[in-house]
Amino acid sequence: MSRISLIGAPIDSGQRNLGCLMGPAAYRVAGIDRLLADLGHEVRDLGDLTPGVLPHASCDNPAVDQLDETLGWTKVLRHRVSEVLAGGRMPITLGGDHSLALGSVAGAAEHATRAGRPLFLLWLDAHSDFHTPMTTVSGNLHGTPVAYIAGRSGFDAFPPFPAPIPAERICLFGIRSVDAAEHEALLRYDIAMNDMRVLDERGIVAPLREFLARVRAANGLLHVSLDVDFLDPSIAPAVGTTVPGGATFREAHLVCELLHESGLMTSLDLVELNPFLDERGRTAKLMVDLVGSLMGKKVFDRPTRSFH
Ligand code: B3U
Ligand code: MN
Ligand code: MN
Repeated sequence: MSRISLIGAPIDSGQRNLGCLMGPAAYRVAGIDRLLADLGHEVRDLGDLTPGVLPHASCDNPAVDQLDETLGWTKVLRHRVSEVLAGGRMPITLGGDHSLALGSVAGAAEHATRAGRPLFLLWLDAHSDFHTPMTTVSGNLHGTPVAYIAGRSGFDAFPPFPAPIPAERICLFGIRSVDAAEHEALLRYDIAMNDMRVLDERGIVAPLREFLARVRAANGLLHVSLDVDFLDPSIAPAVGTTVPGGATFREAHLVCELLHESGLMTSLDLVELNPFLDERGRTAKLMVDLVGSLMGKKVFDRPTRSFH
């Protein structure tokens, strides 16, 4: 059983569809703490963070939106996630838009360096989020965390990412929206690109197992970042940037069950939930259900070896 710390990150500064800041409250209303406790985990809710005093930064790309706010959040989240991991606990960051991963993954990387273990990243998302502040057209910084984490240049306003994650340790999964500048850059990086073309042909199990086998072989830490738009909009409407053709209910649960079975996940983000766009809480409830599968909820508790 795990010792879990819930970190509320009501962040809306990475995009312009206001409402993600209600995400942490929606997860609590949907019963995330009770669910985890019922599964036998020890849960501590650290409440919601605030970004503190904001810096005054500038960026050569005038399109970039709300840079100071995002920098403020990056700093507090990096510190908190790193601290929770150092205390031997699993941080689950309740977002908030995906810009929060600029901080949460930096915190995980800081901890991995301290622990002398390699950090791996599983990015469950419709988008590759591989823009830099210099290439983004929308100016929305939620489209940039993977580039920051991979150590791309163009993040001068940000603190240097602690020990950037080499491309071979990053797995993008569920991708179906890549901008031209991201595409051009991704061709230069050896990142596992499990777009929908790959997942339709191979299914979700083989590519995920391959990645998890690499994490296990390296005795790595694994950060999982789950964007609501990984899911098909027909089952998860509460997100600002819906993209058709996402993971089905069953695929999403299977991904989560395989992750749990692996025992490898050490930190988690839940991002982009916009409760203002939800239908009677169904997306929040689905996300909490998926956390259940990630943390050990099973339909039938058979010995896992019968699958192999
Ligand atoms: N790549 C686009 C769209 C986008 C990225 N992440 C989300 N949307 N959620 C951009 O604005 O950078
Ligand atoms: Mn995203
Ligand atoms: Mn996305």
